[in-house]
Amino acid sequence: MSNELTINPLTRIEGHLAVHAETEEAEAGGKKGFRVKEAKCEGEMFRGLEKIIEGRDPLDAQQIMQRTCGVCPISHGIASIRAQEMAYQLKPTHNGRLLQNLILAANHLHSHVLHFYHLAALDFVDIKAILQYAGTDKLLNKLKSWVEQAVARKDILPAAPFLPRYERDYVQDLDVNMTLLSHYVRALEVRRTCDEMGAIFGAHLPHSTAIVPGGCTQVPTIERVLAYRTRLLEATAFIKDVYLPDVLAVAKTFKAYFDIGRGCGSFLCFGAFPMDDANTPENQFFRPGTVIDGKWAPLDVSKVAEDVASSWYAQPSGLHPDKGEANAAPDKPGAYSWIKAPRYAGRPLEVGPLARVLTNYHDAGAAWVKKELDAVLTSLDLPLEKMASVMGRHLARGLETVWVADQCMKWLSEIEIDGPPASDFKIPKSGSGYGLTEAPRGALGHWITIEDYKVKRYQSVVPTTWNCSPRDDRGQPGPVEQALAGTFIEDPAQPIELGRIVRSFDPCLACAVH
Ligand code: NFE
Ligand code: MG
Repeated sequence: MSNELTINPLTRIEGHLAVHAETEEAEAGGKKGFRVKEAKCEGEMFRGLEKIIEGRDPLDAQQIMQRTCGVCPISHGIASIRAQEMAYQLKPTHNGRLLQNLILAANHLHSHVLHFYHLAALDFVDIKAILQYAGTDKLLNKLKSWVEQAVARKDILPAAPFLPRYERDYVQDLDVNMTLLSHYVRALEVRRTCDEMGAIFGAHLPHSTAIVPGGCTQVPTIERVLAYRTRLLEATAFIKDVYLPDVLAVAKTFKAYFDIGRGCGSFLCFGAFPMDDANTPENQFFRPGTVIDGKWAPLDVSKVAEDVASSWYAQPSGLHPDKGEANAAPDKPGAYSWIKAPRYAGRPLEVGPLARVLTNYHDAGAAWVKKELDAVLTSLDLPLEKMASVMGRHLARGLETVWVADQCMKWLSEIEIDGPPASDFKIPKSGSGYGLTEAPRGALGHWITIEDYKVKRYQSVVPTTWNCSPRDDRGQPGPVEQALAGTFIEDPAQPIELGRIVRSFDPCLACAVH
């Protein structure tokens, strides 16, 4: 017997994602349940930011494109100014490079702390046990009745912050649950601290007004450097003493999730955080590269194209982004998503923290990543293959948060106090360029064409567009669709497995459909 299972909306991610799974009866470990035969990710909204940029002053692009998202705005700003820097034949100053790195890094720290505590943790923390223990049955009942009333009124969906939830397996130890909940609250403060770090040099957060092609408009005075440093120390302490240990504790408790949600098993990283003033693409903190079928290769950006066979767009399929379009076609037959299907040499590739860690792990030029990850894998008694999993994604995210926080301290120490934060530039009458970086959720690229001092064409290819992509022209499912397929679900009325898989990718649908 075959069954359709739909989760819509899939909550505790950013934006509007529907997950459709076709399941069949199955048995695993002596338990009867259902197995996902195939899954579909549906991005439910069209935004059209690329269209909005057309005809505008190129300098508007980095401001408007930051509005793609409130979670990863800086990455869109950086991708946009990288594209402009290429078009203007411009390199950031020494300080400009460091300040751009420090603002982007603050955004990564903020986003990863947010994801673990405020989006993913409630898949594991037993919030109901805490509410009951705390003697707040009243609070629990109040939440319940609020939800019931809302449903009865049909005016809002049952989306109270903590309940209802899938009634399945959560952390059993009450102390661990209490501790994780208290960290949930502390994490709100840490997010503010990280956003303050971004604002010290970015002038304004979430959407920075200070990052510009060639650097940053904020002069790195000693006061600003110290203000960033104080907050970085606070954030780093939380990341090392609280966040990573919590990830490891959850990983040990839910070890089975190292076997669930593998995905397509091949990975892409565009590279981020330039390490030298020449802006050598290979010499970045996260180096660019791919791992396809277990084999590392350098990045070749000409291999990126976006298929639209299953997407509600009218333009030809398989366009490279420098020729890309986003012409909405909501009635297109056979399509089921507003997300395009970016492919690399025709292959779906996973992007994000796990992809950064694994591409760098296999890159001889980043031997330190192999050393770091091997040490953690040994301590958990895990083989490398298990990293491609729900828990592997959480672990990779936690690890790289520590690495980025430590690196920020080094960049701070390299700043030339009061030195020039940006280079001068002139916008050419015509030109083109692309900017690649890593957003918290993965590989991000912006492509710009300028004609008569105006933006002629603008395209962005975005992390969640890769991960939540629908089937491509060859019928290959996207990475999240592949991660869902084959999953055993114990109870189709409480399909927590699917939520845990999708959330391990940290999807942002606002970004995906841009
Ligand atoms: Ni809206 Fe984003 C990140 C980008 S994800 S969060 O990180 O780019 O597609
Ligand atoms: Mg796009």
